Amino acid sequence: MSLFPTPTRVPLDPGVVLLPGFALPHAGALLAAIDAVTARAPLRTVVTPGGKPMSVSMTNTGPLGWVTDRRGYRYEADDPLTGTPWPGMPDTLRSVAVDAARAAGFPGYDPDACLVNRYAPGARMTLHQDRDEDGVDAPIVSVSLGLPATFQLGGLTRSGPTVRVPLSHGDVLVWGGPARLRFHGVLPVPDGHHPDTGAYRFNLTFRRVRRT
Ligand code: MD3
Ligand code: FE
Repeated sequence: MSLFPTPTRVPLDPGVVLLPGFALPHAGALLAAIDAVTARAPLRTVVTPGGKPMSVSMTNTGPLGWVTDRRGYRYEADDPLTGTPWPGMPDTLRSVAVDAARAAGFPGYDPDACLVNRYAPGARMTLHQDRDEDGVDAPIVSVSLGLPATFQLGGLTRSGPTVRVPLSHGDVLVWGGPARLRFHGVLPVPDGHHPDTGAYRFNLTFRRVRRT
């Protein structure tokens, strides 16, 4: 048993790497950091450009935050709720994302946005692409905390087969290169209780929005 074990890397598909339990040692610190962020930029229900409320509550931390309203999807430096900049990205959050990217083969990751998604049981995210970023050369790092969920991974078009990937507390997924524009979603989160998060699943999605 090595004192500094190499994290388990599961290559799921070209550009998709699952790091099971990678964030587990940091889960408490990550949840405390989420509490600090949401105290300043509260989790809120947002509407799609079509006017439908999303079932996932969200907020952001970092220089840029993902925003959706009747005018569209975009990144903004200020929280529309408070009119002030999104809270700075806590070092604990940034470090886990940078370390996970490195472990997945993407050294030098420098995320400028972290979307905080909160799923209550029943909340879901329908199949979509992440294409509001200019920095599509950089990977996306996704950290799952709390209640388990099933992730759906599709291809480069909306139609066509999807594979299901179970995600649990502490799992990290890194998406880069050929996987960056794949369709993906989250199936409705089942009822449950998690000792650290109660009746919620949290997902942290780190992105590079502006070109480096
Ligand atoms: C695969 N969130 O906020 S993160 C999102 O669990 C989003 O909250 C999901 O999709 C969640 O946009 C999944 C994982 C993720 C993010 C971006 C991807 C997977 C991706 C881009 C391409 C392929
Ligand atoms: Fe997405």
